[in-house]
Amino acid sequence: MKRMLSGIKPTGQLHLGNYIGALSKFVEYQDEYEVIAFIANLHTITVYQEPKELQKNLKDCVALYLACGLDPNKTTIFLQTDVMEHAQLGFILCCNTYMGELNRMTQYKDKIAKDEKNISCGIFTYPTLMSADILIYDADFVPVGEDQKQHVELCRDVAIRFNNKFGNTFKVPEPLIPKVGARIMSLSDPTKKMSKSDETNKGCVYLLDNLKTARKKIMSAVTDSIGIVQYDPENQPGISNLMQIMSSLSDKSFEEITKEYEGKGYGDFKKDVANVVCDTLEKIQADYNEIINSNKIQEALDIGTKKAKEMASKKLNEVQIKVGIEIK
Ligand code: ATP
Ligand code: LTN
Repeated sequence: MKRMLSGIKPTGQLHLGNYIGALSKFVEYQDEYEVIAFIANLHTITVYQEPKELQKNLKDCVALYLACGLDPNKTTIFLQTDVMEHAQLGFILCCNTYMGELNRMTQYKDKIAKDEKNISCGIFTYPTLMSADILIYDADFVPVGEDQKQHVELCRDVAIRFNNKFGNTFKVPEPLIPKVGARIMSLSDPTKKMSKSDETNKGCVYLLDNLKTARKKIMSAVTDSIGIVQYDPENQPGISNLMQIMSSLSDKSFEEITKEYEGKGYGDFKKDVANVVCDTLEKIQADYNEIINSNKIQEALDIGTKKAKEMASKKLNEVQIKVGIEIK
């Protein structure tokens, strides 16, 4: 069985973009692949997080993994910090990655371009930790949204270099970008991706938003004056984004959606998108409410951590011997 691995940062509340671009895909894959879905809590602190809030988000994140349909008996779920081998391999890989490569990472470059102050060293080196997260499990595929493709490509380069230098050690993984839903855009500014760090809060539907709020956000989504429901991200980014959301959650193709709303206004379309979104949230929230105060969270983490540790410690041991930092 091929192995698939991905991580989500518990930076804030998970949103519809995370669900469509990542979580729902993990759920789909868990029967066909061996899925490893971890919580990237070390990556989270590359930007300061209020500790109490982070702890709440961590727990919510595991609960939402389960509420979205991940089955801990099929999918390996754990916190990155519970498997310390990630950080150790991260440092070893950092020593095998060039400054020039990290300088080219878009996420880092964006921060420099925005002239953000006090950018941490963690932000700069985090693609090497991400490489360790992936390579330590010999993952075949890494399902991520479009924004993470560059980091998976770096991971491939690092793996190939390491294999050439020290002998075949790591499997070279492939990114897996969904055809639809890889980049869900903000509802209030459809030229930007839907993000946890949305300042206005209007562009992002959180999985735990109450249904009235979620409906309102969809109904107020920015559209255009063209008046036709069709997929044209360049000229109709708002409508195209709503079509992506509808298509991902209902399995209708863009052609089917366009046909269905021919001659109808955007209001009807938005109402139906809101219905589909609210149906999805309602189901997730019902499961979340049942899970959040139960021992299902700890049980899932116990099973996942044990499995992950076993795999990770074996690989780290092999790497350390190859690099020469361990006595054989
Ligand atoms: P954010 O910008 O919301 O803080 P992120 O991409 O920085 O999110 P994560 O929460 O770790 O960080 O992302 C988890 C997964 O969700 C990744 O695979 C990412 O590519 C995907 N993802 C995040 N935002 C979107 C989006 N708007 N559309 C599709 N996929 C997304
Ligand atoms: N960097 C990713 C989260 C992440 C990840 C990973 C994704 C950390 N480690 C390993 C896939 C595989 C992000 O910011 N979304």
